[in-house]
Amino acid sequence: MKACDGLDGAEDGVISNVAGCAATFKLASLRCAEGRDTGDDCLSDQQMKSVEAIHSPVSLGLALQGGVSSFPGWPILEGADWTGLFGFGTRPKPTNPPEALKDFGLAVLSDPGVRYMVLRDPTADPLQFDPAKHEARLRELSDLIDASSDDISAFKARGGKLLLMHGTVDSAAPPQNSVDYYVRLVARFGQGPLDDFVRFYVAPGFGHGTGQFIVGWGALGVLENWVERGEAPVRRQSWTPKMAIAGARARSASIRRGRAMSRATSMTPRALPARTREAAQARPPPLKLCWRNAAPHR
Ligand SMILES: [Ca+2]
Repeated sequence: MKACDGLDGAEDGVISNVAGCAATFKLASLRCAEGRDTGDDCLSDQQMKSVEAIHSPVSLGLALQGGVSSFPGWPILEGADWTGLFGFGTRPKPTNPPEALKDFGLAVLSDPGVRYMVLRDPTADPLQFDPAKHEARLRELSDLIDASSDDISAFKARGGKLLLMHGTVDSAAPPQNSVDYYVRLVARFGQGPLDDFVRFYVAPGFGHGTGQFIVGWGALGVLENWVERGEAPVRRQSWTPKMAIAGARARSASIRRGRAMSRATSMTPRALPARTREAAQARPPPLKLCWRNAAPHR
C-alpha cells in the first residue's frame, strides 16, 4: 500500500493505478534479511512464497463452461485485506474440515463446495483435491451453477442490458474473473456492439462489500434509463470536482486492450470515505488507471 497508494495521485488507502503498481512494486522489497522470519515488518522466504501462490493464477487442467480453464490470482497485492474471515488464519496447518478464522479463509469458503458438491464425500480431504481427476463432475456442476459462457446472444436479442461491476480488492471472488469474462465478451461481440448492451466497471478499493472505498450505486435506475429510455450509462455531467475521483475510480482499470469500463457509474457521494472526499476536493487524480492484466488467464 505504501509503495502504490500515491501512484494514482491520492494518498487515500486505495490503489487505483493497479497496472502502475504491478509494474513498479517488487515483492522482494518486503523480504526480511536473509529470508528469515524476523517479525511483522517484512516477509520471510516462506511467507513470500505464500503471497506469490495466492497472487498467481492456477491452471485447472480442464475446461469449464465458457472454456474457463484456470482460476485467477487473488488481489493480495492490490490492497485486499487478508485478515479476518478471508484471511490467513491463526495457525500454519488447517484441520480437516478447516475452521473459520483459525484457518485460511478461502479454504473454509471452498471446502464445503469441494467436499459436498464435487466429491460428495463428507470424509474427503479437499486439501488433496485435484480438479483434473474430477472433470466430468466439475463440468456438470459448472453447467448448473456458472455464468461464464460468453454466448449471451439470446440475452442481447431479447433486448437485455448488462451492468458488470467488481471491486479491485475483492478477497472472496477475484476481480480478474470478471475482467477475463469481459475480455471474452469483447472478443465475441466486438467493442462497439458490446457497448450497446454491456458495460463493465471496476471499483478500486472496493472489496466483497467491504474495503476502503465502499461503492454504492443505483444500478436499477441506470438499467431502467438504459432499457426504457434508451439512455446509456455515461459519466454524470452533474458531478462536482469532489466526485471526480470517484468517477476516475469507477472508470479505473480501464482495460485498454478491451477498452473496458470507460463510463462512470452512478456512485453516491456518501459512498466516499471522509479521507477520500477530502483528497478528491484537493485535486482530481490523473487518469492512468488500468487493470494489471487485461489478458484472460486461459
Ligand atoms: Ca491512492
